[in-house]
Amino acid sequence: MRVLWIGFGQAGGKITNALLGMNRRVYSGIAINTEEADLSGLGNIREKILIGKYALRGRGVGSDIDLGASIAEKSLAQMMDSIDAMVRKRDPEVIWISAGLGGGTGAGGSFVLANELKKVYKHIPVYGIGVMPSVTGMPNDKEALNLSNTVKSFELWSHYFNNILLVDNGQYEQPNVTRESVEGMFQRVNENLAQTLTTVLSAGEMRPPPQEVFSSSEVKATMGLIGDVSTIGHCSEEIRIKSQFWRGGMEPGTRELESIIERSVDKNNLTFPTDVSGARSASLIVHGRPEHLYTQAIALGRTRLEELTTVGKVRYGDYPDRRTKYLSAITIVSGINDFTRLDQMKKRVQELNGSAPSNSHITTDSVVVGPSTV
Ligand SMILES: Nc1nc2c(ncn2[C@@H]2O[C@H](COP(=O)(O)OP(=O)(O)OP(=O)(O)O)[C@@H](O)[C@H]2O)c(=O)[nH]1
Ligand SMILES: [Mg+2]
Repeated sequence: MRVLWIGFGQAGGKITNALLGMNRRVYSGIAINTEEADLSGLGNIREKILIGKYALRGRGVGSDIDLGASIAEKSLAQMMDSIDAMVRKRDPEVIWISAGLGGGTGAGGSFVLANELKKVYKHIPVYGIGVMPSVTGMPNDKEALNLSNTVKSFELWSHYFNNILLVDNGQYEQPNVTRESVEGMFQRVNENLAQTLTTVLSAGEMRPPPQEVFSSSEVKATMGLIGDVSTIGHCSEEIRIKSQFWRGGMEPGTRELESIIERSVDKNNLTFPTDVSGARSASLIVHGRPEHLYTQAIALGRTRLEELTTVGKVRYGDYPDRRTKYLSAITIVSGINDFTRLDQMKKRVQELNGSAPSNSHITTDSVVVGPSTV
């Protein structure tokens, strides 16, 4: 699928950089930031836009969402010039903006840009990837700022995107690993996400073609246009390879595949933890060696996903790959309606600010900024 990825702010830029590292043939990418230094490290992205250069001297907005939004508003012409040239050259089927919801530049700028893109390119859906922060080990004031930004920007985003894919860094924490740096963890999240998304977005383009082709139109149908929120589940197991019997791994049969498909929507396997029941749509991609893509197991796995998500018909595509050492299932669940994780964040912010819910200044009800008011 031809995607124009726009990375807004630091997290967004690095995620876009990881994505472009996966598939340069069909992906194109642009990085936007208020911080000059953060643009320089993105080796896979040629098109980089520094906004707010005069106001901020290339030093960022320091987690201020409103400032991020106002800088973006003033920089629309500058951003749209580059984007327009890219759209003409690459003819993307969707535009996908990624950013950290807990910061200022990407959180505040993305929805302003999304609003403009939707006005200008009426036939191209605009999706978001919103990264939620992991706050383990953060000092209280920083935690409060990250979480309140997340709650506030998610609320703002929800009015402007055709779909928002949520990615919670907290889902990637490894409690037993103590030596991983924050930077190392970010990198792991970014690579993981880029790999998963690329599997989904390129499944339909495999040659020779799969038995069931998961095309661009299926991706778009799953994501929809009405501002749904989505999460992606991923479950993968290493298989035993006969020529490398000493490596272990499992001998995948139909039961194993069915279980992998079912476990792909376990809460801890989702990019954003949610109760998937009551979702609006879902799609399953099974990636594995052709001889392991058992039709019967896939049919049963799909039925199980339909029960779990309560989606009438789960879309499906396969990704045969003779060289893979894994058997994996990836499930996009869209139109989710369990936002307990966000409610927990709101409560935590109130706790940290020591204020009652009614007079807390960070509740989303009090948010008045929007593209027309900034
Ligand atoms: N998954 C992932 N998360 C990141 C990465 N970098 C930062 N984050 C998270 O995203 C949040 C937002 O941070 P940034 O992207 O740095 O913010 P920004 O958009 O550059 O905004 P300002 O720096 O405040 O102007 C951080 O609190 C982290 O939780 C990354 O590379 N990957
Ligand atoms: Mg930054």
